[in-house]
Amino acid sequence: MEINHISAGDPVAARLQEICTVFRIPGRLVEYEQITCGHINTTYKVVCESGQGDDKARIPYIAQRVNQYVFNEPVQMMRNIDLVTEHIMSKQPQSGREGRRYRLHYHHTAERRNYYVTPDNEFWRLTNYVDESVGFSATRNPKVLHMVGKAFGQFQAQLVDFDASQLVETIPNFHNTRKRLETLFAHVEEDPCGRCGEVAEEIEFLYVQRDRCSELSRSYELGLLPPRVTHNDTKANNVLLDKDTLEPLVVIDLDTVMPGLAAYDFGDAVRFAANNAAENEPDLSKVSLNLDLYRSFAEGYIQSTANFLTKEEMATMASGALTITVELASRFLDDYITGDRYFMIGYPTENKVRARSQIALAKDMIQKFEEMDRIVRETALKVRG
Ligand code: GN1
Ligand code: MG
Repeated sequence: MEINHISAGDPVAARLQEICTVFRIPGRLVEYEQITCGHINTTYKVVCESGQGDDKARIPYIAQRVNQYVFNEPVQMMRNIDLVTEHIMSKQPQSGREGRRYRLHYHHTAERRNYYVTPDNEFWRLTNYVDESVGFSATRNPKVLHMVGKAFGQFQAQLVDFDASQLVETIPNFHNTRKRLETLFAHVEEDPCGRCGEVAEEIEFLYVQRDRCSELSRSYELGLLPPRVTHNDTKANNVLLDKDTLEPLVVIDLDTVMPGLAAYDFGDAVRFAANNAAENEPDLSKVSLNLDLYRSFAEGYIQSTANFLTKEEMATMASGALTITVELASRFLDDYITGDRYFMIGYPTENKVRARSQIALAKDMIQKFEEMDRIVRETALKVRG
């Protein structure tokens, strides 16, 4: 990532300095770099320098501009995050500098708000940067997968007694796969950008999968599976691990913490981290589910959740993986055919490429489905003894 040293007349630097000042960060901005792994918000690591001589300190932070097209209730979202982080902290009190490694601390403005709206209506927030940490977008290291599973499992365990009715559903039906597919097919009828012809095969595949992949949403609506407080965006790079021991430090990106199904958190994590290729890999021959990595994740996750997840929930994990992969394919495809307004793209057809890549992964999961299910059941039996 390119590090920018501050120069006069750089509008990004001026905006970031304004953000640091409003959040009462001591010193002045000396450096920033954009972090580009998210598809929604715009994120920067900023470094501020304060003090003189031996007292001179350079402290990093994360500043983020929230995408208000996606999150149209950002104040409610910040309130959700506050409630969830407080609940987690009440279970693992840690103070001082060391404590900051284990939590996201949102800085406050003079008005005691954990967000700032600029005069031109941008929505910003600022947190500590977790030192000596590492996050993985791609890895074949089974230990990393195990630790990521452990982290997301612990996250759910910490929230098992959190009163979900306090949370506002900031994106209604976020993981309602049935509705996502219905929306896609409605847009296919309209074909607003004339792009559907290019993706006829993909639309057909998703159409064939619609019943199978609507089952979890239906069971949830009927109350057949328990609602949990879920993270809803369990990509491996949303966990920070200790850079030496690889033990989990903190789960980040709490924007979509809402009530949901455990199987979606499990499924989204393996969709991303146990894929032999990147989420947007154009060469489909490289895309497949790596069952060894899947097993490592499942072991870490189930060890932290076995004492509260029900047998019925365990039986839905493999289905969660296939369902969320089909769901994300439908979301990428929907964005492509409606003109790329939701996900940030690096080139014009990226959403189409992402959708195809996720469909290739879903096809491979269908082949490996029995094995995926068996691994979860066996691991649960082993852990429960
Ligand atoms: C978006 O931008 P990021 O990485 O936090 C999306 C997720 C998708 C993910 C796919 C709010 O997450 O649902 O799974 O892209 N977040 C939102 O990479 O839509
Ligand atoms: Mg996210």
